[in-house]
Amino acid sequence: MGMNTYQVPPELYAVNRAKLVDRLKKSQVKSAVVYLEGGQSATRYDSDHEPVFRQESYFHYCFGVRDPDCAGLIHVDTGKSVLFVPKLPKEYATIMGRIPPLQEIQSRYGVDLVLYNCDVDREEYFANFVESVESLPIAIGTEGDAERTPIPPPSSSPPPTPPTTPTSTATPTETPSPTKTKDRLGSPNTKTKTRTKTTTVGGTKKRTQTKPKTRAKTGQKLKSKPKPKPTIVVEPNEEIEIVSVTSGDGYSEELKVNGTNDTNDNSSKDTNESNEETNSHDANKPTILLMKGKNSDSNKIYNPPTTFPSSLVPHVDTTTLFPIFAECRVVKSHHELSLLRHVTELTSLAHVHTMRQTNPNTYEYQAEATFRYVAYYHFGARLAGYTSICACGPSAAVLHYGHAGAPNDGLIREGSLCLHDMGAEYFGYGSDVTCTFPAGGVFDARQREVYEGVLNAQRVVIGMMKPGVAWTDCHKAAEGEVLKKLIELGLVVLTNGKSVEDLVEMRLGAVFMPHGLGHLIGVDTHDVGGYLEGRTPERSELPGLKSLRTARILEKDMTITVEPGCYFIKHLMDEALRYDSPLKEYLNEEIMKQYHGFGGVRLEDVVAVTEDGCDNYTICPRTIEEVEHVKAGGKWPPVKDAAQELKRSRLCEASPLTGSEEF
Ligand SMILES: [Mn+2]
Repeated sequence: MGMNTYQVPPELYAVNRAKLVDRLKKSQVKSAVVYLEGGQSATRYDSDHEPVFRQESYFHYCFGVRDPDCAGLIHVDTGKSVLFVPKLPKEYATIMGRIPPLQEIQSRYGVDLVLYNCDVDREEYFANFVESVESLPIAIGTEGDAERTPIPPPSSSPPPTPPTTPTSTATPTETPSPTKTKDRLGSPNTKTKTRTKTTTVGGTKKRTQTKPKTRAKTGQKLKSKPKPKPTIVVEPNEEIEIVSVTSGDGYSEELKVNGTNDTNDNSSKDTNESNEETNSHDANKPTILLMKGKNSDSNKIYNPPTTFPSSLVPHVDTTTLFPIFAECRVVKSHHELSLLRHVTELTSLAHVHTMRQTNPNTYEYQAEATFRYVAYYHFGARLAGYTSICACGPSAAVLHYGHAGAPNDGLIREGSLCLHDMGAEYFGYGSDVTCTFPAGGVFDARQREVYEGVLNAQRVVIGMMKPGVAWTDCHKAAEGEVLKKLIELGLVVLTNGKSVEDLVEMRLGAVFMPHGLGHLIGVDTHDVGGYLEGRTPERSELPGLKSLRTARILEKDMTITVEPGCYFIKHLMDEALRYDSPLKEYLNEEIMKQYHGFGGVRLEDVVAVTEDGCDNYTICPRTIEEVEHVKAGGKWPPVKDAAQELKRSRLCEASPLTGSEEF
């Protein structure tokens, strides 16, 4: 992009695709294609305001495509990839700028072929895949004229049979398609006109599409133009429902077309009958792998395309891809590590600048604005990985402060602590860093103690992280350090012969640190793969531990945040002090009361697991001396690392990020 920005090589995505293909092959997946749809363009409610588009994360991981309404395909056997993009009419150049030719898109993203969505009849395209992998129309894409259809039907494959019935009273009438419809790849496409015919079949209307003039794509020209072939288009009021069925390999699923107008809808019945006739499952034919699965952070389901042609049901598999793909994203490639380091370093420097600018009698949102400004103005990071948390005083005990209802609008007061949890996103990869510091620049005695307890947790965890270590054990170690400090301060009492470890097992630490120690990070801030059924340790049901976004065993090249905290959250403290609470006798109610309104402390670093330890990508001031030094206007990054146990390996290195600018 511009100054201080980082060139992301297209190989990053090629390597990601190759890794996915490799993992699929290792899972004995053969003769299959991965089909993914990218994020769709959206507007603000019913208006025409288009928020800045951010690509869907799995699609981004494979293709790195900036624009919405694309789809992609990866052939498992060959590793070749195809990108399907919307075809924008020439007039769009006026509002969207120059429309790049296919060749340019192909070279930008390093895929093997680029095709226009609207030129590809997906049903036919995939049917051809299924018929003959060898004759797949995968080749280097070239720019063509508007009339060109890039996919010639292989001469060996028979044209699909139009699903007509003897009662058909086919009376084709040409009508332009609705302006806003789904194109033939199932992506919303408001920018391409297609011609459709409406045919009355068995009393209900069916739309069939007529293929435009066809020319050979892969080198040789077709000798004669193929006849137009009608294919099924799912009506907008039809729903395709995916119903799990157990088949021989336990993976196949079934797509059903359900007419929503009428339970006796003939069109859907016809479609299903047609499928039975023409598409019985054949284990020797390639499989189309679609994503379907639950995100363990949001509990939301990633659903496969709802408009997928029902005739291809026997070849669709929606159970294999998701867990393998999610697993793929857990351990990072060297390209990804490099990018994550970059975005974390720029995030750190934006934090440092913000920390300096955040003083008593300013507003919390000014800190958010400063961070966003530095990350974007100096480093080209247009988006943030998540909503900024810029809390001051008691608000720091609200874990996700900064949301629309509490929009960082508090006045920063002298003597209070500020908790800044903010992360930039760069080329789809995010960072997530938290700093806590005194607004006035100097910690008071109580703040110093609590801060030191959290920093000790940070030190201990970073000291123990290496491949083979359980993340749950890291979480417990962090709790132990925080509890030790709370014992020193008198809030927690060791009695009945209990040890700190005993209190940890009783889950006392969750009263003061109710969130998990940290989470995987990558394309998503809470990156996928934390819990994968049957593949990773299960989520605990115990307080604190149940909030862990993963309970995995650390592996080399995982990137994970380390974010211990200590908060004084009134309702959690009150609950622990209830007469029937087993934790009550280990707490000093009088001293706890003195911490009402204190807020909290959180320190969060982005850390990569290495072969024999870890590498902390975050280069923020962490020790009390460092924080006070920065607040007093001292130089940062420092010349000498005063806290090597934090493993900030590049803290003192001259970096292009810090070389020319003073933050
Ligand atoms: Mn985090």
